[in-house]
Amino acid sequence: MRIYLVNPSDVSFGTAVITPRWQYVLAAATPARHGTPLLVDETLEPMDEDSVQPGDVVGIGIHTGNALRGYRIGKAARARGAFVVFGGVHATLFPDEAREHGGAHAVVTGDGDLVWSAVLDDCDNGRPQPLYAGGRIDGQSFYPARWDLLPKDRYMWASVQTLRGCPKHCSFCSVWRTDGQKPRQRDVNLVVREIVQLRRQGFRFIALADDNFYPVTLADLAAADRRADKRQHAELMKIRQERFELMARLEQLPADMVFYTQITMEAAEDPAFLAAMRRAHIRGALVGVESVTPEGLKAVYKNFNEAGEGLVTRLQAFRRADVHVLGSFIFGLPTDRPDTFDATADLAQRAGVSFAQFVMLQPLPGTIDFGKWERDAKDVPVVDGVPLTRYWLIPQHHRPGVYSPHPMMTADELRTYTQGVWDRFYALSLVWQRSRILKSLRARLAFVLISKLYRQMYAKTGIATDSARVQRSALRARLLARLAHRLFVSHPMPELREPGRVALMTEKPSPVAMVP
Ligand code: B12
Ligand code: SF4
Repeated sequence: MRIYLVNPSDVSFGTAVITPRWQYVLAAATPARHGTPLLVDETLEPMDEDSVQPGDVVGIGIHTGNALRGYRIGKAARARGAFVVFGGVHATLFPDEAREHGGAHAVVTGDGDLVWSAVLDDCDNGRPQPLYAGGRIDGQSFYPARWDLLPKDRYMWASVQTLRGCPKHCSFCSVWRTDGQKPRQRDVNLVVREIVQLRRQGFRFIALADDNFYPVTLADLAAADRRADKRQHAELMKIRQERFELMARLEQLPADMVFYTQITMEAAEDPAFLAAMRRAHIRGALVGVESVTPEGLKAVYKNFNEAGEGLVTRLQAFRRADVHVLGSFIFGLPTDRPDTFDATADLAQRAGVSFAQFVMLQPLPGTIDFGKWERDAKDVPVVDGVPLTRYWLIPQHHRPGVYSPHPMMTADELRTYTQGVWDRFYALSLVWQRSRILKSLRARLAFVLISKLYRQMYAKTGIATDSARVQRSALRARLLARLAHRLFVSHPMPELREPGRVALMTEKPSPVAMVP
């Protein structure tokens, strides 16, 4: 019985930006008696389905965007006599769909770490169960990834998760519903051990694949401190302290390490946290800006963000702390107007964000937006026999990309304006201007190359609707990726030792006292 772990993708680039962490985690959760799984990442190369033999186990991890490709692989693997198992966020939300469309024998919902070995044992005995509820395991139970299985020179960034869950409740996001609102932090020692292993192997670029790296804000602490019962305050302080402990350990790693994470912009008001991030080599963060207008923020339940000039100030605080921001903006909110596009592009440039992504509003299953959209949809259009409320089952090149009629703009206008903002933000002159933050010519050229690659991979393959265009863009991205990849390769450091524990300043209940 061979075990495949497949990360489906319609487009393969030969080189990929970030490792699909779930494959390396499930590989670690695979007991030695079942052998070492074969990891197939289709963002690198398409899967050779003919290699699957009767009795093999084919585990497929899906999110909404790649579910349809995953289902095709599942059906093909089942037809060849394999046991097919689905997992991942989309399978967690729609376990029956994976059985109906993907040929699943079994579906794992939630975290796979602890149930995976039971799934394999059952397949080995020829009796997989239809459903395994993985649940939300606590942070201490997460498996460290098996980085010894990493193929050489294929990924630019490795990914290490330090916590799961997010206390916010943004209307377009499913994380707080699937992963929960309680942050589940991993043991700092295990996180550091993984990172050291990666650096020993020659990886110095690591994405901290957390939902929200800043789960406790100063405002949360102040609110908890106002309560008579101090238990919540103590709990939040503990989480915060663990964040500082992690950062203090990362600080001791070699100076050439570069970490990148995802964070809410409230961190801008926490200079101690930002300074600790910078010292910990966290050089970049994706910040969900979403909208530049107060109405837009209200529409997505993200009032904790700032709009207008307040937004510029907050984003510049990251820049001053030397943490590069990848600003994430959403277009297509009902409050957007034709002039919102230019205003957003201007603001992104003025706020000093280094990179930006402009995504079109998409109702993702499991979100408040999706629930509302599905509930309110009348006369739902049907494309290729699929109702629009199950859009992920429509072949990629027929998917509309815009899901609700906009009060002011047509779908084509939204797409064209969005593409226009990508083009403007990534125009060579502006990219070169932004690269001024870097000192050497080599670093500036690398910045230009990465900017162009990012746009090619995400804008051109994401917004284009006809498949020929997507394929052409993918080919260009493939060439750029090959060039860019060299920038990420570094010399292995087999002798690197794990940094030891660091004594932080003893805390007092006040958050200000946490400044290490
Ligand atoms: C890091 C990350 C990224 C990174 C790296 C992705 C990568 N290559 O790994 C980047 C920045 C590139 C990224 C991009 C995007 N992402 Co993202 N990303 C994440 C994040 C924060 C963590 C993923 C991760 O590494 N987790 C760690 C691993 C160990 O956990 P896991 O994947 O959940 O796997 C566990 C279980 O699900 C299960 N499992 C998973 N697969 C399988 C398979 C089997 C067989 C079994 C048994 C179990 C199993 O077991 C695993 C171990 O417990 C998640 C949030 C989240 N909480 O999942 C969002 C998330 C997955 N991303 C999301 C989205 C929307 C995107 C984008 C579309 C955003 C955009 N608009 O561009 C793109 C899509 C890129 C693409 N084409 O794939 C959504 C997906 C929602 C959905 N319903 O599909 C999520 C859930 C966040 C959200 N906002 O809701 N992302
Ligand atoms: S968008 Fe970010 S801040 Fe909002 S719930 Fe999702 S992970 Fe949390």
